[in-house]
Amino acid sequence: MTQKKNPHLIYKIILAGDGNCGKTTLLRSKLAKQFVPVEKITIGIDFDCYKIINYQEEDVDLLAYDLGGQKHFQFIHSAFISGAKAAIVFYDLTRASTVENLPHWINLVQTEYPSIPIVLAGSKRDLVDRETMDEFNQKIQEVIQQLPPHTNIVDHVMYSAYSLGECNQVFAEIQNLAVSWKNQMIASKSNAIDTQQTSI
Ligand SMILES: Nc1nc2c(ncn2[C@@H]2O[C@H](COP(=O)(O)OP(=O)(O)OP(=O)(O)O)[C@@H](O)[C@H]2O)c(=O)[nH]1
Ligand SMILES: [Mg+2]
Repeated sequence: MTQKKNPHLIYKIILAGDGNCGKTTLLRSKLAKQFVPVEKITIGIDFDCYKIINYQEEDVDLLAYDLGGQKHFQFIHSAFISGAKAAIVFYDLTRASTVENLPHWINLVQTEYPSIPIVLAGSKRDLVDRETMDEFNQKIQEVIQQLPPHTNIVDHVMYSAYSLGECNQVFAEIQNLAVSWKNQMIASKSNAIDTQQTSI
């Protein structure tokens, strides 16, 4: 019988941002490795989570809690933040109002873990030109400057859900963090075993 070397490790992340920004589309497109059209809004939150990666057959799964971004669902979100180790906060490159709302979403994901690593993701790059991207980048820098000092933005990616490479790019930094976390967990477990063996 083959036995797994390490226990199954789960790295929970939150996907947050205004409604219609493309959170569910990004997840489904990444999983399917092609653009998946999403026609329905997320009702409240997807409880089942998504298993996105099984990183190189290793024992870490990235599970994403996909928060429905419509205003009337926001009252339940804080109940699902607990235990998250990273977050992707979305805005939509075709709607400036979604950038104005970023501080609200960032504040929400920081509720329990103030320095939670955050990736900022600007969706629908395929619908805008270079000039618009530059304008949004400027706006994002202004928003970042106003955030509290403990804020930990680890990456900022403008992407199109039609490009698998760009979808992967949104997750790249978080996957690195998940793998580092897994290695730390495994190291701390084997240290604990060493200590037990020494004390026998
Ligand atoms: N052109 C283009 N359309 C996109 C992209 N990402 C998402 N969309 C479209 O944007 C719309 C909204 O996408 P959703 O994934 O449902 O957005 P959401 O953020 O999950 O919305 P809520 O569930 O209401 O929070 C859908 O019609 C998608 O097909 C993209 O990168 N480019
Ligand atoms: Mg959704």
